[in-house]
Amino acid sequence: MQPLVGIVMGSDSDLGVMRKAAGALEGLGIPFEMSIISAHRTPDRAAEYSRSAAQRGLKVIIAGAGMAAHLAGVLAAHTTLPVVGVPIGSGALAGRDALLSTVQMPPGVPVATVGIDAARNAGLLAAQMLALSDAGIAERLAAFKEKMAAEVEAKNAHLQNGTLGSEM
Ligand code: RP5
Repeated sequence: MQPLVGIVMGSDSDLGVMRKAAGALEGLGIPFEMSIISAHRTPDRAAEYSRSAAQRGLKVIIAGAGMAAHLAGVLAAHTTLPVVGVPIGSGALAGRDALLSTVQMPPGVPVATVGIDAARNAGLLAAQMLALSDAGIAERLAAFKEKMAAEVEAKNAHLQNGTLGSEM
């Protein structure tokens, strides 16, 4: 199936985190592609990927990178598609550097930044964008939210009847 979401990461060392974005999309039946492209190590490829993304049928790009993370911003510079940024919790500053590099974009070039390592939320946010024009995805997202709420209600019921945390 034609990929609707492009998941891009700066290094293979980001894959463990970025797989969570793929998992969220898989769970909602949304086709995606995954690529390793670096804003610093393969800058021409980053520009070319982003410039051609809309023409290739992508609707949203998810970009994860660590340290001085410029990948999401560079991709956003070359496309009008929405870009969701995932700061990866790597390096000496454990992702705080990547968070600030990704979220603090100059006016005119937004990146919708999720939390450090929050690639699952990036996948869900991309799905919510797609759901604006796809009733099937919207229905599956609504079912996902209902299931999540039911799980919390079940935990609360356990707490109220004394069967949760009874080992404390
Ligand atoms: C960033 O530098 C990557 O996104 C990765 O998070 C970090 C380290 O990359 P490697 O040295 O593991 O390739 O560009």
